[in-house]
Amino acid sequence: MVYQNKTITAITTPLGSGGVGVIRISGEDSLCILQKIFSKKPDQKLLPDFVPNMATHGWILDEVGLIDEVIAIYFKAPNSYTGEDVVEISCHGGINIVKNILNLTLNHGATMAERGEFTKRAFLNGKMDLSQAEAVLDVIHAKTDKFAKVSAHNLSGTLSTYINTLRHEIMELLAKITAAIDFPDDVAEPSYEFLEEKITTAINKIDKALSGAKSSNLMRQGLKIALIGQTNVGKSSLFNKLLNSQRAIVTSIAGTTRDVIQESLDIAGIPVTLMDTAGLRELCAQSESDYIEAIGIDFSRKCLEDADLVLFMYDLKKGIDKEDEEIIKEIGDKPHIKIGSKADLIEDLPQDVLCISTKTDTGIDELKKQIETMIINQNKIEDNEFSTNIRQQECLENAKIALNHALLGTQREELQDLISIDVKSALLNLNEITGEVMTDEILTHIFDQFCIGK
Ligand SMILES: Nc1nc2c(ncn2[C@@H]2O[C@H](COP(=O)(O)OP(=O)(O)OP(=O)(O)O)[C@@H](O)[C@H]2O)c(=O)[nH]1
Ligand SMILES: [Mg+2]
Repeated sequence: MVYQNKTITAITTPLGSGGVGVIRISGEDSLCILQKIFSKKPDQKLLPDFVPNMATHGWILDEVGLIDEVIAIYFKAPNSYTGEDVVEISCHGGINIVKNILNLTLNHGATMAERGEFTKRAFLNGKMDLSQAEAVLDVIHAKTDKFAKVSAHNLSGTLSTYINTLRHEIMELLAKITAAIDFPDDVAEPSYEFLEEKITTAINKIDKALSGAKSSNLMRQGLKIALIGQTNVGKSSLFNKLLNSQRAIVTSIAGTTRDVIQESLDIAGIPVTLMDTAGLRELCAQSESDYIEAIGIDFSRKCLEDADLVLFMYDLKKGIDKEDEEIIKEIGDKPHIKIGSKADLIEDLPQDVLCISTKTDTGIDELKKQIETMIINQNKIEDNEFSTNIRQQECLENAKIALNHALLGTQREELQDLISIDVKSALLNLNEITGEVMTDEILTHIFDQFCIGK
């Protein structure tokens, strides 16, 4: 059944100058609105026949004159993104052009779409389930190539298919238990061994879906790496090297970096924020410049606290001195890599530390490898078929709790009537993942994360 509602409109492409801008209209008045503003010719009103799914070239006109040359496509319900009649107008990507066309559609009866409303309608009209709708958000916002690819799998229904198969297996089990309860004279109770086997299988399947939870959360949230060390050890030089760009100022003056400079990197599919910080040193804050640097040093300490991984640097030529010892104490048991810098300036490199030079590139590849290995090992990242979000993970965890309870009941050979209550509860939790059971509150929470036009 198609979800009946007012006709909505929005700009679906980012606002800015670009090759193309797209305005999408969805609802039963879509075609009618297009016909009011479209013409095959720029100098006289001439309406074409809009054939569904075919691109039609023409012009958008308002009562005064020409707005732009466009391509319009009419998607007839239910064969559209939202499942309703949809019109997409591709115009030249100038901010004023897209805004003018949007305003025209509003003037002709469309209502401004809310955040995620196109995708919400697609879900409500059965064009996609809830986990697929959530995947739309992930595909759009993925910060790394790997996560974009994993999310595209969910968009295609990988998670939904897996959950649906599991749901059907649990439904069958439930049907067997309830048949025996409802018709005790005709249907035999399933054996407890049978129940135990089926429930254990279901729990294992939930564990498999949950196995990618940690890495998917990391791929969404990312993690922070801080470069920490005394002044002049070469933090900014390494920062620039890892980014492959001259992002931070490098000079031989101690105390060059004041503010925290941060940039994004993709390491093993995880979006990483790399932070270059002011060198840590004791200051008596006498001059104005000292005062500014002292603030920078406070920022460095905050970065050290926030970081998931610390790259601690010291100057190989000077060796580890008292101040370095203090910094090492501050790092404590936080995950870190100890790096000796300016390896090009000394002859005998120590074996117990990673020696690098940003001048000769000594040790840089090895450092990149160590960072990647630490991230992967510490976060126990494995390649997984499934990407899940926090909401889906909560549903899976709750389903697992209910099934574990059912398993306990089975092992204790409790009344099957009681066991069925837990099995049913697990099923309800799984239903929430794909959106079989849905409250307005959950829907609002999910689609509020979208932007307008999606
Ligand atoms: N020979 C040599 N010099 C280096 C190397 N790395 C950095 N330097 C020099 O060391 C000086 C300080 O480098 P920076 O990268 O600014 O050091 P920093 O740790 O960011 O310094 P602050 O911002 O003051 O804390 C500059 O003159 C760099 O050219 C290196 O690998 N070899
Ligand atoms: Mg610096």
